[in-house]
Amino acid sequence: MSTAYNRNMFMGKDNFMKTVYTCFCTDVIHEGHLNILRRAKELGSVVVGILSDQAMIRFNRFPTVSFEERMRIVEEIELVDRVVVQDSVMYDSIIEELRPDYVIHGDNWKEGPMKAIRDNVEGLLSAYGGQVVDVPYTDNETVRHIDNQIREKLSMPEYRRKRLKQIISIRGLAKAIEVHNGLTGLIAEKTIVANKDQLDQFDAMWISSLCDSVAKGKPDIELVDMTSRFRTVNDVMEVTTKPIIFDGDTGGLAEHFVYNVRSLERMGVSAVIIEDKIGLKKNSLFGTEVEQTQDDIKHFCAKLKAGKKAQLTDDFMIIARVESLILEKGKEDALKRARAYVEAGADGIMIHSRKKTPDEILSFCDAFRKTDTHTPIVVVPTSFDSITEEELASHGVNVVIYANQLTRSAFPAMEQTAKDILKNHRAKEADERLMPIKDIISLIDEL
Ligand code: SPV
Ligand code: MG
Repeated sequence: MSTAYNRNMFMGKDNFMKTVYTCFCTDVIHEGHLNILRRAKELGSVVVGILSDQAMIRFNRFPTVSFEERMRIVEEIELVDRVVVQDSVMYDSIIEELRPDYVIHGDNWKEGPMKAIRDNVEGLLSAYGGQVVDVPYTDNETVRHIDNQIREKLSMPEYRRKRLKQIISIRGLAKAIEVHNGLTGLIAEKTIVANKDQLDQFDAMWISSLCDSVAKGKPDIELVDMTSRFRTVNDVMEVTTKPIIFDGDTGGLAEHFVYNVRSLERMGVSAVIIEDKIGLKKNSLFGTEVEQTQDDIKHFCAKLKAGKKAQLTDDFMIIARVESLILEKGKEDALKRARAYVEAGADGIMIHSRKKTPDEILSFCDAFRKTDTHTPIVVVPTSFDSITEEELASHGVNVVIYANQLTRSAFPAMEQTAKDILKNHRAKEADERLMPIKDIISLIDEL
């Protein structure tokens, strides 16, 4: 905990002022924050907690200014008596430490996922007679404009591109979900849930070759061309701010791959993953049931090297996907290849398996981590779906991709609705389980 300074903690000679605590997780101080601080000042001595990067990334927007800068801008506000660090979204340790008489917040935390935080605070304060103070949320044009500006900044290529590396380095583990259009992008961007004692959201988005192809009614065999795939990326980027991992299939010819690296980098994509297969690529989940050919190490390394040479920024990642387990070539082959790909310049290794249990993936990760402690490992737990992110992280995994679950959940729901309408010759029966139009529209932001 760091205490920046301490103003006016005493009211008079013997009277301690009441302590009023609020937590800020913002890059910009606007009228809404000042309203909270003014009300706080009426109640006592004002202590402001600045949410750490770690905690902010977990449930809020990615900070666009450094933690030190966020501390500084609050320290400079006259109404503030003391600035401290809050390390977690939930208030347990900060309340234990400060035992404030009041915790004050905008009343927007009475609803939605933030309600879990309010409940947490209320429970903690009630144990010793503290009180929650809700200040009416300031919703005006200036505040909305500032909010839009921060979001726009986060969506710009130079801010978005580097964010995957930042998340991996700050949090150790990033979780990505598949998106294939603006709407699925919005789901990835906005879904936040309250889980026991934390809030959670996705860190990144995966532009899957499988789901991008399926959305177009096409097979996953590199048939949907790069122009079309990039249009999907653009559609997603227009309405989101989170970092993007692009499924680059085999990467194609090295001579073509270098152009695609430049394009992806220019757009603000954070990473491309290319798999070590050659010829007619089929989806990995078919494994050895279909004919698939693994590239030879030297040839694939040359493609990785060419990509790294073409890359212009330090932010972008080229991740090599090892298909040895999919093609039943064994762990030793996978390890040999992974090490060679890292040597050739790969910024990360994706290891894939279609086994029902995670054993072979975990065994690979443990062996790889014995000789390489830092190269990020990416996994796609589609078939070994019972393993948790925490367990994967404990074996050295840094990126978990939920590669097709949104598509697989949408398809049966849409098919059922089509069947119900056909059966009943009207929409009423289907309508009862559908999302109201108003709710779906409210997902979409207006500028
Ligand atoms: C994709 O989502 O397109 C992938 C992952 O490449 S998998 O389908 O599991 O091969
Ligand atoms: Mg794919």
